[in-house]
Amino acid sequence: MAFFLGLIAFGNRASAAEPNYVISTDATYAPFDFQDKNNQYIGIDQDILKEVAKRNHFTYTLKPMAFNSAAQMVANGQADGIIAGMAITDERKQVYDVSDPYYNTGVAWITKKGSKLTSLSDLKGKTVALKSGTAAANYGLSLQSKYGFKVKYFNDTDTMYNDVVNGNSAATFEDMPVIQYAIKNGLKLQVQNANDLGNAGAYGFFVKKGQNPQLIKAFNSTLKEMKADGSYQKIVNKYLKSDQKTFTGSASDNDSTWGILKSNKKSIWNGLVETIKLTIFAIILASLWGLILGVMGVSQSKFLRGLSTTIIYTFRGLPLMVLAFFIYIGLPGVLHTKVPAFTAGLLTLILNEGAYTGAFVRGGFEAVNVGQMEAARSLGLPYGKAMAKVIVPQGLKIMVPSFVNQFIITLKDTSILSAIGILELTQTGTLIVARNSQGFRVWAIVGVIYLILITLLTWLSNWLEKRLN
Ligand code: ASN
Repeated sequence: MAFFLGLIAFGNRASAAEPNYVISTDATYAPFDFQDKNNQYIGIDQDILKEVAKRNHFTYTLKPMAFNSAAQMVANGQADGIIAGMAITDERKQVYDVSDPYYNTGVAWITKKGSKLTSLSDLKGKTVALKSGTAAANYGLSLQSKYGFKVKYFNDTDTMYNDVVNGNSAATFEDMPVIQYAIKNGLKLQVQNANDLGNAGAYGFFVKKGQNPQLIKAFNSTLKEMKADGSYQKIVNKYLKSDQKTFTGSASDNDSTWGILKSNKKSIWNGLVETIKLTIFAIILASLWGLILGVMGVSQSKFLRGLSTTIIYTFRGLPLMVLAFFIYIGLPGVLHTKVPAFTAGLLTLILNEGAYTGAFVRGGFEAVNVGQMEAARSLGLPYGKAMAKVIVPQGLKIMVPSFVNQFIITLKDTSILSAIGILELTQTGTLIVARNSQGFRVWAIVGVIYLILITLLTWLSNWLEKRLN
């Protein structure tokens, strides 16, 4: 527990005199929230937020991720606020406090361009793509039984659009300003109800109910000022009056492997460093934890053996992603403290990989012949000494291949932590694909980087293994 709190404190270091807030956002929701060619977050939301922070003298750490998780972050106190093209609805008002509205919206239903489906009744028996946790999805669901379509969920808007473009889903529901912008920028989709949008409403900035009222106040007063002094309109025009390409880069930056590598070198590098950092910390700490669990597992105390078995059983049984969500999104609501994503991710890896390590360490010690222990004890060595001098060295030798195997698994498992928004390699790939829709090239690049890392790790482990022998 102390170790856990220490980790939190370590990740929560902050020093500036101005207050710093954590603000979550949708990783990809143009023209409101998206990455430019320098991997900076821009868009109508982001420009307004920047201005609110500047005029009210605070700084913020932006957490871009899938919308559903971004909203959960605020609901559970992991983030102080969210700006994400988020519609103001009665349901949300139960959980959040919300600013004045800053942009009008309504839900469109959308098909492929030139589609023969023109009325909602044409969707009977067909599949409709929805984005988890959104107001548009709720609207779609409210029509489902009446029109008899099936639904399929996505985490981000771009993937959802592509599912319709590729013909896997017949239609989708999304907010009008967002789909309009995508179509204007060349997406081959078509809005079917432009003059009759569902759930007309507006976007707002949200905080958890009863928390951070100063942020809502700051947002509202700055929004009012910005509308009066013209800076609000300027931001809107900046995005709506020019092509998305002006921000996200020319085709040549995106349509060759080399171009993608070159134009994203900084973010790929940062993602790589994050993956390596996570892997190294996790390997060291999970190995130590696993050794402790393994030693406990063969100890003379029944209690310690039982404890070790229970811990290994629990954390080997939990899927890594469930554990990550539990620590990152579940625990903070109960502990009333923020857990930084990196800390949550590292802790997840330590607990999960440590349990596997504990199991093979225990097995390794057990494999060293019982006779060896008896022989050592009959020579007069106390239990501890016999363990340290006779059993452990022989056991460790047996375990080396299992350790190497576990190191490689740990490296690969770091990719699952992209789900809690850690900007490691996989999440970096997701964000680049969201911007340039070059899934094949980007995932090939990311895949090759992982293979190189794994090769290096294997070499290193083999070298270590030889030295140990
Ligand atoms: N427009 C969505 C909603 O209000 C949010 C989003 O997809 N970024 O639920």
